[in-house]
Amino acid sequence: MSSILFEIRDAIAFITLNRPEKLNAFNREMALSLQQKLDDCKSNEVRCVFLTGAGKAFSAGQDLAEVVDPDGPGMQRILSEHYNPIVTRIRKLEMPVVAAVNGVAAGAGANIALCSDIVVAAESASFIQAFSKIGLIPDSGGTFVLPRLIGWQKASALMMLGEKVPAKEAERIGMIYKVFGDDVFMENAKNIAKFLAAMPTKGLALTKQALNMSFSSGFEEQLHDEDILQQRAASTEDYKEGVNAFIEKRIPKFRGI
Ligand code: LHQ
Repeated sequence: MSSILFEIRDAIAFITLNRPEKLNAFNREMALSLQQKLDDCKSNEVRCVFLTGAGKAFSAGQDLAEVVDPDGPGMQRILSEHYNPIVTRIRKLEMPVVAAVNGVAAGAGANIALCSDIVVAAESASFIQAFSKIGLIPDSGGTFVLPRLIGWQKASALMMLGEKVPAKEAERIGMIYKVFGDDVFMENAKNIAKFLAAMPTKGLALTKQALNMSFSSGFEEQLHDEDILQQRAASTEDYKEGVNAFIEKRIPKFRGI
């Protein structure tokens, strides 16, 4: 059985972390396969990525059995070859990535979800910065993303205490976008992806790029970059379609070009 399930349907790439008996903990094979699948999304066919976990967990982070395995990849390679390329791909993909957190998301599993563009969770899901409990620092972009989402103090406490944050609390503090009841979670999460896949994909990709840039820009530099990116958005077919549809009082048909 493949550790990553991948299916393209209705312009959405459904990626499922699939080691349910290990709570979808990442080993090298799964990490490399996820990178490959994220690369496979770079086709005109795909306009949104939907990332979730099989079974009861989203992901328990690094497979700790692999880190003590003498034949394993070794500590030096895990970030540079596994997690950093995954989160970099998610941030650079020119389309929205929806993380549908179906259960516990711990360690790198949590931070891979949190670097996605829209994070939704089932009510029974939770987020744990589990790293401190085994003497590590938060990785996979966590030290960058989490303080920007919830503020430095709260991030610092969660990273040091390693507390489990229930989905509702994660929503309340702005760590994630929305929580849905377990029974309606998957349907609602998929509806968000469906909605996004019918939107002006290039405009969304440029929005994502502007947000990425905002992390390292000053205000004036950001205004300058917005200007450049807006020119690009305005040169898309979908922009023309959006304006024409508004004026003609009809529903726009965006093609992602
Ligand atoms: C696991 C794991 C797991 C293997 C559950 N590995 N088997 C970067 C740099 C280099 C090295 C290290 O890592 C990193 C990045 C990281 O991600 S560090 C953080 C690694 N993750 C953790 O420390 C989380 C460890 N897991 C847990 O704390 C709990 O399992 C959570 C809170 C996720 C879930 O708790 P429960 O729902 O109570 O489930 P459980 O603990 O009973 O686990 C179920 C099974 O899954 C169990 O196996 P078993 O054979 O006994 O049924 C666990 O051993 C296995 N499992 N996480 N990360």
